[in-house]
Parts: sequence; C-alpha cells; structure tokens
Amino acid sequence: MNTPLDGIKIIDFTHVQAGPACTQLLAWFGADVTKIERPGSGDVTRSQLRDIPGVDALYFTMLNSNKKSLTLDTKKPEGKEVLEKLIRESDVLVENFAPGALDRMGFTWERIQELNPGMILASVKGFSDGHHYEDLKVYENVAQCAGGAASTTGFWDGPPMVSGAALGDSNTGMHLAIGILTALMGRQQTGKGQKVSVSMQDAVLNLTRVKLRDQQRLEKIGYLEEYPQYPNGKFTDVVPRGGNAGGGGQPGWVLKCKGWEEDQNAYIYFTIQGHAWEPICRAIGKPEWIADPEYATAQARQDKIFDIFAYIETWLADKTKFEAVDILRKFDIPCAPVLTMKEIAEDKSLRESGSIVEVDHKVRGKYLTVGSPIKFSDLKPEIKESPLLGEHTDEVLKRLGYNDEQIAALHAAQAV
Ligand code: CAO
Repeated sequence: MNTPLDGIKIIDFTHVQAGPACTQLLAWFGADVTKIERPGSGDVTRSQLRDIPGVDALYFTMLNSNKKSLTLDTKKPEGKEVLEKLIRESDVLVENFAPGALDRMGFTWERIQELNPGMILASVKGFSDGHHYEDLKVYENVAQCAGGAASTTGFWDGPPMVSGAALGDSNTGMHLAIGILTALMGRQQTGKGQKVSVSMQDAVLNLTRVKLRDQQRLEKIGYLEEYPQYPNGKFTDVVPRGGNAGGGGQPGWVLKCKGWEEDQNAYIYFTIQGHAWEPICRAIGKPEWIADPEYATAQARQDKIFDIFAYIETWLADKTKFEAVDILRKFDIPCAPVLTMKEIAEDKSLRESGSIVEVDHKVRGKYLTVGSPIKFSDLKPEIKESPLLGEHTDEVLKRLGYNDEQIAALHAAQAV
C-alpha cells in the first residue's frame, strides 16, 4: 500500500479536538506522528466523558488513532531538551494551545527556526493574529458563534443555534491539514519551512460564505427569495435564520414521514429542483400541477411553497423515510432520510467504504470510529488504535539517542 506521507515526521503538540483531528488525518496517510502529552494526565480528552472507568475515553481514541504518545513536561529543562531534539529531526510541529503558550515555554517561531529552518509550525487559534479577540481561548461553539454559523442557524422565532457538526474544531483541523501539505510542497521548492495558522473563526466563516453572499443581496434588494420569510414575512437588515430551507436556489424542507408522532427522526429532506418539477408531480401523484400556471414555474410556486410541502407530507404519511426515498430516487429527486447516529453506526455501506471502522483497542476492546472521508485509488488508510499515555516514550527517546540511564533520569525528573 502506498502511504504518501511516509517519512514525514510530525510533532503533535495538540489537544482536545481541532489539532488532534488534523494530525490524525496526516497519520492515516502515512506520517509518523508523535503526540507530546503532559506526564500523569495527558490530553484532557483521555479522561473526558468516559464510558468505562479508568480507560481512555472515546473522545480521545477517536481523534488520536495511528499516533505515538510521548510524555514530556516541556516546562522542565529536561523536557525542553527532548523537544529541541525532536524539532531538529522533524518536519512539522502542530499545536493548538492558548495564544502565547508555546512562546511562554520558550519555543517562539524564531527559536524553532534556529533549531530547524525547514520546520513547518502549524497552529490552530480561536482568532487570527492581530484580531481584536486574538487573546481569547476558544472552544467549538464559541467559534460557531464568532464565525457567523450560529446567527444563521435555527428557526426565526428561536435563539441562535449551533450545529452538531464540529465546524469549529474538526473543520479547522482539516483546513490546517491543507495548510501543512501546502507548506510541505512549498518547502520542496524553497528548502525553507514556514508558519501556517488557521483560526477557528475563519474556518467557520469559510463554510458560512453563502450567508455573506446573502447579507450583500439583502442589503441590495431588501429580501431573500429562498428564505421562508419571503414573500410574507419581514426581513431586517441582517441575514435571518432560515430553518431548514435549502441555502441555494432549490427550495427544500424537512418533511414528516410515517411514524413521526413517535419517532423524532421519521423525516426526509425533500428538494424541489426547478427543472425536476415534472417528475416531482408524477412522483407525488399530482400530474395536474405540471402544466398548471399556478404551479408550473418556480416563481409561481414561491408563495405556495409551504402548501406544496404540506401536500407532500400527506403523500408521505403512509411511507417510512426509507420507503419514501426509495420511491423518490427513481424520479431523480435529491432527497435523503434524516439518519440517526444509530442508523449511521449500523449502515452497511459506510462500513464497506471504510467511512465507519471498527478498531480494536488493547484496553477498551472494540469500538467504532470514523475512517478517512477522503478516498484514493491507490491508498486505503488503515485505521489503528490510539496510543496509551506515554506508550512510546522510551522508543522515541532511544531513537533520539538517549541511553537507559538517561531515560530513567528523565522519568524521575518528570515524575508526578
Ligand atoms: N508540559 C508542560 N506544560 C504543558 C504541556 C506539557 N506537555 N502541555 C501543555 N502545557 C501547558 C501550556 O504550556 C499552558 O501553560 P501556560 O498557560 O502556563 O502557558 C497550559 O498547559 C495550558 O494550556 P492551554 O491554555 O492551551 O489549555 P486550556 O485547557 O486552559 O485551554 C483551549 C484549552 C482549547 C481553550 C486553549 O488551548 C485554546 O484556546 N486553544 C486554541 C484554540 C483551540 O484549538 N481550541 C479548540 C480546542 S478543541 O475543542
């Protein structure tokens, strides 16, 4: 198997989710990723939201597969010395500490360059350098609020809403991975490393760009035709929350299916693609709407869109979400069942494609995790277990030239 990042050495000085998601992806693709963790406790996610007492939590195991773990107190001189040696021999250092933490440890960008001019220093921060909030510590939902996602998500009569998808954390990690790979390509041309950073606010904003599009349209014409507020509701001067409306030019909504009264997820997402009006009418048993001028064009349908969705719900009333999709797919209608995490965990196709994988962990036993969403023709990443705290400390120290006596002394110096 070709693992293209073979030979790339990454110091993974990350914690929680945003940084670990980035380095895990690079480890899947072959990079040699060594995670540095504080002796005694390690990454806070090892012990957060535990389901088995004393065992690394799923939060940790699902973000740190295919890595090595080295315990190092980088505030002590002995720990700093090891980190310096690692920097000299590595290609990338990834970190997502609070602003200034790496500098306070003595590892400024200038110092890192002195140690290794080819080093790529990759950072996640809440806000970008120079931003008026640059000093803030940031977690997922803070970033979703600061990046425009929360004010545009949810229903118009409710509060701002955050998404269950990690737009602030894992998404920022994916952006950083692209930055690191770009800097590695750049280094092939110049021989020099560089500093790469992604702010969580920016990464969220990058995914919220259509709402910035809408803000400008709203300022120009005063309304947004694809939002549920149009044509009868009121628009203010900011992009409103759109409920479940389709964000593009195709109206869509979440529609009830058979069993919705008991099952909160007995719904499908239904899209009315403009050019698919004829097959939609045939699928839902309303052929008379095809040529009816009251329904035939997207514009004519606009003020009746919720009546149309209500009618489709009567058609769906005796069909499960899966039956409905099986009928609608034959008419080429973009739709999907609203899937629960239980259904996703049991989905045969996701298992076969490697998007959900079962991993065997030496202490926890078997658990499910998310595999690579990126598929290659010549690379099938093998998702391995996450390391125990400090599992590879001695191995890494030996590689760096430490003898048994020096290793024992380091352990003593770091004892907690
Ligand atoms: N040895 C010695 N010290 C260590 C260490 C080690 N191996 N690893 C970390 N530390 C120290 C840091 O140097 C820092 O010390 P100082 O505050 O004295 O400089 C200290 O541990 C705490 O680091 P922190 O401030 O980053 O950690 P926190 O738990 O207080 O904050 C977080 C966590 C995520 C809010 C903050 O790191 C942050 O804002 N990061 C940037 C944005 C980010 O990535 N957020 C996403 C997190 S995923 O949800």
